[in-house]
Amino acid sequence: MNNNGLITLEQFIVDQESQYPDAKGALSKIFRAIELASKIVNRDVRKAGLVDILGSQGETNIQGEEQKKLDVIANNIFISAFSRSGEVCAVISEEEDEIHHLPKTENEKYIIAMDPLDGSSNIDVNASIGTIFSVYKRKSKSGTPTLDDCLQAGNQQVAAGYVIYGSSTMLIYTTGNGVNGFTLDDGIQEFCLSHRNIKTPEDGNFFSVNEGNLSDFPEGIVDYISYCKEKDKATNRPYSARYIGSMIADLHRNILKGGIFIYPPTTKAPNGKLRLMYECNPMSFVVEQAGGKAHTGECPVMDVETTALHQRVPVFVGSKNMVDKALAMHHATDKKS
Ligand code: AHM
Ligand code: MG
Repeated sequence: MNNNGLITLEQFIVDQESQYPDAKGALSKIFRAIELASKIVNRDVRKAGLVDILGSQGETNIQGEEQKKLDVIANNIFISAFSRSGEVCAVISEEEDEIHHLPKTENEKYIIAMDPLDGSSNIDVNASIGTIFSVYKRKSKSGTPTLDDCLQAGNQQVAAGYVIYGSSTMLIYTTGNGVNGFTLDDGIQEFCLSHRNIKTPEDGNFFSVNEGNLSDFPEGIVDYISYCKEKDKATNRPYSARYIGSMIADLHRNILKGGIFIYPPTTKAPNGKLRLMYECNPMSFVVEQAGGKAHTGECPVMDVETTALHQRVPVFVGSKNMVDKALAMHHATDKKS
């Protein structure tokens, strides 16, 4: 704690690591890299309207999505921070087709999966966007990490979290021992502990789903959305709809206030839209560590076998009772058909 009673992220991580005598400080170095990179991205996001970094890069990523200039800038900032950390041998990024091998790979034991700037359709309209990250230990001991080193299930994550560039900038993370949130104090440019041991309510009042796709949703999801809108005092319905098209912003609200976020399978996209390694797994780790639930409709998100870097999965994530109800209604119609 510093003299003003603030606990900085750096201090918090050092304190946590000191509880584990075998910890060698590797995670501290990785978090220092994430912290630095997110401060730089935050600076760029804050002045984006003033300099020529809004708009499209003029290229598409491997998923055929338009890359924004800030997507590419954020990707480069994070890669260079990880490369200097001395702990990371490879990065899987939404913005890169293949594994990004970092120059030195002899002793570096960690692999990062990240979406450097999620919700990029919101960049040009000044709505909340974020960075999502997931940390894995490589399986092999040394040498250039292979695809097999990278394709690990979410339940192997060592740490995960996100940074939200919203009305304030926050970094939220877990190492499997609860979830803590830090708000960037602009004056001193430090992330300071603001949300200790975050617990998500078991029930909530918000549902977040892109209803524009309703005609492509499975019957059970359509039923669940109708259920969310029905009047029923006893269960606090109707729930409020909240969907901005930025998973981090929608889930961050639901984690703190209670709610469900759904990106279901659709007739056009049977595996949904969101990517397992750098969107669904890290957000699921955070939500489950906060007491919530994350499921694909077939199994817990973090138990999905990872078979490709840019694999997609449907996702039902948020307050436990809401996710259970949505899954029950989804499965009820599965059985009918
Ligand atoms: P992105 O990584 O290209 O920004 O796409 C992911 C985003 C999520 O943040 C959000 O939940 C989803 O796409 C919104 O998709 P849609 O516009 O189909 O509702
Ligand atoms: Mg994304």
